[in-house]
Amino acid sequence: MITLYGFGPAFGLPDPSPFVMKIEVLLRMADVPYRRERGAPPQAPKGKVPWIADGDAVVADSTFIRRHLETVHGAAFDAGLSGEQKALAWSIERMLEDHLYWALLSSRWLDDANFAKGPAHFFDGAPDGVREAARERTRGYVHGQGLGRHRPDEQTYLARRDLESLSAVLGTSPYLFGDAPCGTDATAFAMLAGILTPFFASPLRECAESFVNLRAYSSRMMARYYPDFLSAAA
Ligand SMILES: N[C@@H](CCC(=O)N[C@@H](CS)C(=O)NCC(=O)O)C(=O)O
Repeated sequence: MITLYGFGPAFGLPDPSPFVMKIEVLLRMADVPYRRERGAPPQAPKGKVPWIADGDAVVADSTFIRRHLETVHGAAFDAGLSGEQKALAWSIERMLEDHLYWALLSSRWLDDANFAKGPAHFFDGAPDGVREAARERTRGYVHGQGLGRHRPDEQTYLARRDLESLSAVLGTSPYLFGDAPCGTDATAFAMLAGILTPFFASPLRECAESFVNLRAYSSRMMARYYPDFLSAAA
């Protein structure tokens, strides 16, 4: 059976990492049995979560885990999509994972109140200085990626462009490409749920909340893939 390593439920979410949630949704979409285990970046093969163990295979990074599910377990996440839709799906995934994600990270780690309420607790019980060192490392990542060089309002502008695009692609459909979810729905949902969680207040969350179809979509995906999480939280 596959073991999925991630942080475990936090911040009103099945996992604080949208990449872990993406994989959990893909596992559920493909109906592949799995169990969850707590694992943190220092233990991860590539220094980031998620990773999986599947027999002798250890696979890190959500894109490669997805490929593993497709090649080894026969998952066909994009079976219903045309070539053009598949290309658009990949572009959306890259926009969300390599652009919008940084705004999510910035809103949690670099805002003082959100940091104190959320990520700071990852280090409860750790020796003095570890918490601040991790925060400074994250600040460096966001600066290195580029988003951290912009003013907060400019960061929100960039995130808004992503959310506007996602909202336009979704339109009035239940899922990104029509009546059935595809692989990229796992990414889109995970990223939106991470932004929309009421646990954090941020201009980014306010911006996402202004897209009525994205809010409804996130709730629809949560109800479809996480009924267990919703009933445990009720
Ligand atoms: N490209 C990776 C990104 C995973 C990622 O950024 N994970 C974050 C948590 S959301 C992480 O482990 N960060 C730790 C670090 O960068 O030190 C994937 O798709 O799995």
